[in-house]
Formats: sequence, C-alpha cells, structure tokens
Amino acid sequence: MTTLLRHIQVRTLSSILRLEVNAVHSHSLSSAVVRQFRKTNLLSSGSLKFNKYYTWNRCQYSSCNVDSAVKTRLGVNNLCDRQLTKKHSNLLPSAVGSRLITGKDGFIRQFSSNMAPTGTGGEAIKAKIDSLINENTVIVFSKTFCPFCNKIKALFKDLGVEIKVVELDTMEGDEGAAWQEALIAKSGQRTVPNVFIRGQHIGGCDDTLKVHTQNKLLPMIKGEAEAPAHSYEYDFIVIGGGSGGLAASKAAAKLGKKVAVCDFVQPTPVGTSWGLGGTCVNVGCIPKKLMHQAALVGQSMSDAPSYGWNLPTLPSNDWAGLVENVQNYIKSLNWGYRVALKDATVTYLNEYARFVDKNTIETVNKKGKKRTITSDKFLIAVGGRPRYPNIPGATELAITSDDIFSLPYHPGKVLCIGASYIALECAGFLSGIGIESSVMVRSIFLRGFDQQIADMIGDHMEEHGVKFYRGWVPTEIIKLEEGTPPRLLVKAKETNGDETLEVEVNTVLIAIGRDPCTNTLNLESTGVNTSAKSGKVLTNESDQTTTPNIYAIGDVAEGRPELTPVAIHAGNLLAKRLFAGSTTLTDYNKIPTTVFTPLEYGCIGMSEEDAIKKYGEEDIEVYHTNFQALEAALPKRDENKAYCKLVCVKSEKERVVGFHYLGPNAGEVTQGFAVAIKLGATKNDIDSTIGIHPTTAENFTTLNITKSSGVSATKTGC
Ligand code: FAD
Ligand code: NA7
Repeated sequence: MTTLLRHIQVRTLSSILRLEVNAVHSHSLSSAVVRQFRKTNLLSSGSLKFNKYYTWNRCQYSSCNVDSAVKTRLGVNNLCDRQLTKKHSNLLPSAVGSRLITGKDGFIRQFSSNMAPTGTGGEAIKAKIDSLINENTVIVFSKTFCPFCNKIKALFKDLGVEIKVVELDTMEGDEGAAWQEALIAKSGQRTVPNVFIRGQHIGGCDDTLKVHTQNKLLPMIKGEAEAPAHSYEYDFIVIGGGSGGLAASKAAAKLGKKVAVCDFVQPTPVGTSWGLGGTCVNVGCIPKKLMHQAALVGQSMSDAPSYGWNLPTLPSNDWAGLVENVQNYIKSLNWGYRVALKDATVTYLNEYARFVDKNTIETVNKKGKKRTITSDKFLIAVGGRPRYPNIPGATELAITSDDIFSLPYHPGKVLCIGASYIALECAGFLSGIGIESSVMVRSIFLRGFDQQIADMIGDHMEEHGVKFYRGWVPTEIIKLEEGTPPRLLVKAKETNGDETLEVEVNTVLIAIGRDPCTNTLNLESTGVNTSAKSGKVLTNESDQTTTPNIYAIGDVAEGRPELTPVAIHAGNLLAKRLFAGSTTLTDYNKIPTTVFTPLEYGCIGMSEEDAIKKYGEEDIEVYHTNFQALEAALPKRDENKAYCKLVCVKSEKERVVGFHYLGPNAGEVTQGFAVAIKLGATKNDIDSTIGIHPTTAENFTTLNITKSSGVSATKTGC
C-alpha cells in the first residue's frame, strides 16, 4: 500500500478540466511524471516516494477516474489512467490549486483540490440513477476504456447475464463527472465499475468477482437462495492437462473458480516422456504436422527443377536436425501452457492422480511424494495411450507414435503396423523424408473413413514408394542385432489364412489403436462407469458421468471423436455450463477433420457408405470429380489423383451430408466448407457459390458429374 498514490485530484481553474486520479500506482505514474507534477508545484517537494517494483492489480485501487473532459483536452481519450505518462503530465501545467496529503510514512495518500468540488450532480441525476438501479436487475456504471470495467462486462457476458451498462465517459460535457459524484454520494465508491444487483450495491471489480467466487452472484441475480457453500479445497480439479483439460480449467478459472490441473506423463516402455499439454502438442497433431511439412518441403524440392530451379542433387534429410527443431518447438509450447495456466490462476500439479472417493484424489509426483486433495467437482480428461499387440517382443522392441517424434537416432527401415490414420500418416511422412517405410495392414485402410478415398490414399502412397503388406497380422518381433537402430525381424501371419511372412526392418512402429487411461484412476471408488468394451468413461450429453460431480471429455469419453478441437470445445462449454449457468451442449455432428497423408484428405460428415446405409441408395446422389492440382502439373505428377466428392440426400433438396476432398492443403480447404455444411448447405448452395480460380477447392463449385450416371469423373483442362 505504501507506494499507492490514493485519491489524487487535480482541479483546474476551469471546471471543464478536472483530473481525478484515484489510486494511481507507481506503474501508471512513473517517477518522471511525478517530477513533472513537482515542477508544476502540485506536489510539495520531497513528499513523494516511489517503489518501482510494486505491482498492483486490484481494480478498486486502480480504477479509471481521469475525467473524460481532461482526456479530451489531452487527446488521450483512448487511454486508461494507468497508461498516462510523462508526456501527458507535461500537458497539465495549468492544473493548479491542489493540495497533497501524505500519510505518516511520507508516501502520498491523497492529492486533492483545495477548491470546493464543482459537481453538477443534482437531485435530477440522483433520481435518474435511482430509477436505473431499480429498473435493471444488473446495472454497471462503467467507462469504456477501463480494463476493470471490461473485465466485469466480460464476466456477465460469459455468465449469459443481460446487464444495463451506463458508460460515464461517453456522456456529454461534465455530465459523466456529475453522475460519478452522485454515485459516490450514493454508494461511497469513487471508482468504476460500480455494480448494483437487484438494487443492492455490490461494489467494484474485485467485489463482484469475490461474490462470484463465493457462488453467490448467479443466485443473487436470479433472486434464488444461494448454492450451499462446499468445504473442499478446490471448486474444480481437472485430471489431465491435455487439449480438453487445459481448456476446461482455464475457462473455469476465468469464471472465478478455484481450479487445479493434475498432469503427469507416464514414460513409454522405451522411456520417452514429455511436458505439459497432452497428446496433441507433444506426441500428436503438432509434431506429426511438422514432420508432414518436412515431407512436403522434400516434395517441393523434387518439383523444383520443373519450375526452373537448378538443384545440383536432391539433398537428404537430417533426422537428428529435424527432431531437434521439432522438440525445441514443442518445449516452447510446453512453457507457453505453463505460463497460460499461471496467468489464468490455475494451480498446475505435475502429479499423477487417482480417486480415493468421489470428492478426493490421491496424487503422486515424480519423487513418489503423495498427497490427497479434495474438490467439489472433477473433470476426467486423461486421454489415451497407444495400445500394444499381445505378441512377444512388442513392448520391448517396438515403438509407437509416443516415441517416433523424439527418436534420438535415425530410425532406419521402418515397418508401421496398423492401417488407420496414425500408421498411414507416419509411413507417409517417413517415406516423404526419404526413409524406407512399409505398412502392415490387417484388413482395410482407414476404418470409419470413406472407403473409396481410403483406397485412393493407399494407392497413392504405394505409387510414391510405401510398401504395403495387405492382409497380415504380426505374431512376434525378434531382435536380430543390437544397435541404434537395431535390426529386427517381424513375423506375421495371414489375417485370413495360415501363410506366414517375415519382414526385416530397423524400427517397428505400432499404431493399432489407443486405450483410454482409465484403469489406474480407481474409478471403482467413485461410481463412475466405463464401457466394458472400450474402457472409456460413459457420459450423458452434458459430459456428466454416472457420478454427478464428475465429468469426462476428450479422448477418454465414450463415443466422442478423438480430435483436439473437439476436446477443447467440449472443455470450454462444460466450464460455462458448470460455472456460468450456460445450457449450451457440444454439437458432435458434422465435425471436420483431415488426415495428413502425402495426399491430404479432408472430410466432413458421412462417408458414402454410411450415407447409403442411413438414407438408402435411391435417396443418395454423389457428385464427384478427379483432377490434378495445378502445382503438380509442371512436375507431371499425381495426374487425376486429387478428388472431390459431395454426398447429397435427394429428398432433402440435395442437402450435403458428406464432404470429401483428397488433395493439397486439405485442412485449409475443409475448414472453410465446414461452416457451410454445418449450416445445412445444399448442392445448389455450393453450385451458386463462385469459386476462386485457380484453386483446388473451386472444384466443389463446379461438380456436375454424378456417380450414378457412370460418366468418367476424370477432368481435363480448367
Ligand atoms: P490428451 O491430450 O491425451 O491429454 C491427457 C493428459 O492427461 C496427458 O498429458 C496424460 O499424460 C495425462 N494423464 C493421464 N492420466 C493421468 C492421471 N491419472 N493423472 C494425471 N495426468 C494424467 N487430433 C486432431 O485434431 N488433429 C490431428 O492432426 C491429430 N493428430 C494426431 C496424431 C497422433 C499421432 C495422435 C496420437 C493423436 C492425434 N490427434 C489429432 C488426436 C488428439 O491428439 C487427441 O484427440 C487430443 O490430444 C485429446 O485430448 P485430451 O484432452 O482428451 O487428452
Ligand atoms: P485406430 O483408429 O483404432 O485403428 C487401428 C488400426 O490398427 C486399424 O487399421 C486396425 O485394423 C489395426 N489393428 C488393430 N489391432 C491390430 C492388430 N492386433 N494387428 C494388426 N493391426 C491391428 O488406431 P490409430 O492408432 O490409428 O488411432 C487411434 C486413435 O487415436 C484415432 O481414432 C485418433 O483419433 C487418435 P482393422 O481395421 O481393425 O482391421
């Protein structure tokens, strides 16, 4: 408090120019400013002391009270008081006639006018204020440039509460100052925001936040009895600091809740571990897309001679350099997540958690130190980890997507086991950076995705050098020779037969699915039910588990698409439902996604076969075209390999229920169309949209060949 300059009022001889700075703190009023004040004899010499290092964030002491007329005179209407600097104080030589009041400690306590206040707030203004307070459930007297006012307005918006706002700084002439005087007289509060609920004076920014933290704000607004206070240490503990958990925890903290996140990474069987942020940032989307980009750069280099570039020889990729750069980038993201949690006042516990009962967890840190923590509500957002096949050698000798992005040695020749998107993406980027790679496919490519496109992806990868063992399952992995990488032998047998196969490689990357991290959570102690088949947590449409105070989102929740934006969206909406009275549910329909195989695949909605299953073949019309992306034309590659397909329901004005794109920049193309499809776009809507030429996405606006016509979808020319 010692560095606080409280209640500084500078009144000019003119009643228009009045500067009233309540509680300016050393941050906002630098020593240079003070020197300027001294020069103008506004401050008695030697009476002002500064502590530059004091930080002060509490709104009631740092609110915005510089009169708007003064600001207009100074041309600083857009600045908050805290932003006033030396430059501005130079403009105040005429601000005389004021008196400095110092505390016993010699620091400034008050800087006030020795003139009588010239307030214009009369009975009429008082009456107006009273009637506004009585007519509105929530009223906030505010100033447009005040960050604390904005914080409070944002809180009510997040809470979905309609409020009346009176912006004092936008009133004509001295009117705002007169209102503020009347407000001071009414409430004893000199600052804004000045909040009233149901006629009751709540106070400023901190006061309002405090009422909300005590769970009293919404009941007060609704005129309901207060929710019973709980005696747990936290309002909300999130287990799992990945995409969903971080989003939910920050959103809950923003709504004034006391929140902690437990995040701990159990090392993989070969010892790989990582930092805060979960799967996506450490061992999923981010490193995967960066390595895919490395492969695209390689593709561009091999295309380069067609565009006139003289490359002496095609350079090779430096695995160690790529890994180092990718990992450094990830570390910067890990750090960013920690800072974001701190900024959001979420307690980060780098500890592994398990339930003791429905309101208690036991955590253990990496040194083995245990503690128990209690919370009113919990969120399970623990995601999943790669599954290993139950065959000899798998856990000891193979790696997974958890290891590949930080593998400290060149992987040599790689065999990916599994044919879903993780296996295909890994084989794709490895091959793209010049690593010999193959894939062992048990049955089909990309189960769950459109099978026509899945096969096109397989064919394209095969043409570009990826070897496929189709119809095989591994039975054993044997080490032939130690080394980094080692020499490994993979034994396999036919999926539908007795033939056997042996493949010699250096690295086996297993991608046969992921298991939810539920079996160590001791869910039995809580009454939370899981699916007997998948082990995932069962929830209702509000993400609530079978135990009412425990929720689950993201990859660990049964039936939810395993995608980062899905988990983030669910986390944000859950926090608002739990702590802001929202009723908005996550819409899990028509979620766009992209598979980053060498030829990228973006899709929204149903596969052709699922649409036929749902609507019947006779009610489905499929429009499609093959084409060559322009960038592939000069290098003469991938002719007619790119593809667009719209799956439409005839009886619903050809509403698009399936969008499929195979080609460059699929993520970018698909994201744009996702809005249209979500809004229920029909084929006609897309036809009437003018394309952007020359792009690959424009092909969707000119689709005129139906599959049912049997006409070739191969395209020539533009
Ligand atoms: P996670 O991000 O997995 O976070 C869970 C966290 O909880 C982890 O940090 C875990 O260590 C921690 N944890 C687990 N148990 C405990 C415990 N008991 N105590 C404390 N902490 C615990 N999605 C996309 O949208 N686009 C992509 O391109 C994409 N690519 C992917 C590529 C790969 C190789 C993989 C594996 C996944 C990919 N995904 C992609 C999926 C995406 O990563 C996940 O859907 C997303 O990370 C799920 O988030 P989550 O919050 O549910 O869990
Ligand atoms: P998925 O999507 O669960 O697919 C698993 C793939 O592995 C699939 O191709 C399976 O073939 C195959 N598989 C499963 N078990 C075996 C065994 N025992 N041997 C050989 N092949 C097998 O797994 P991913 O790892 O790609 O991704 C998991 C999720 O993580 C994904 O949904 C993302 O959202 C994040 P099948 O088709 O069943 O014959």
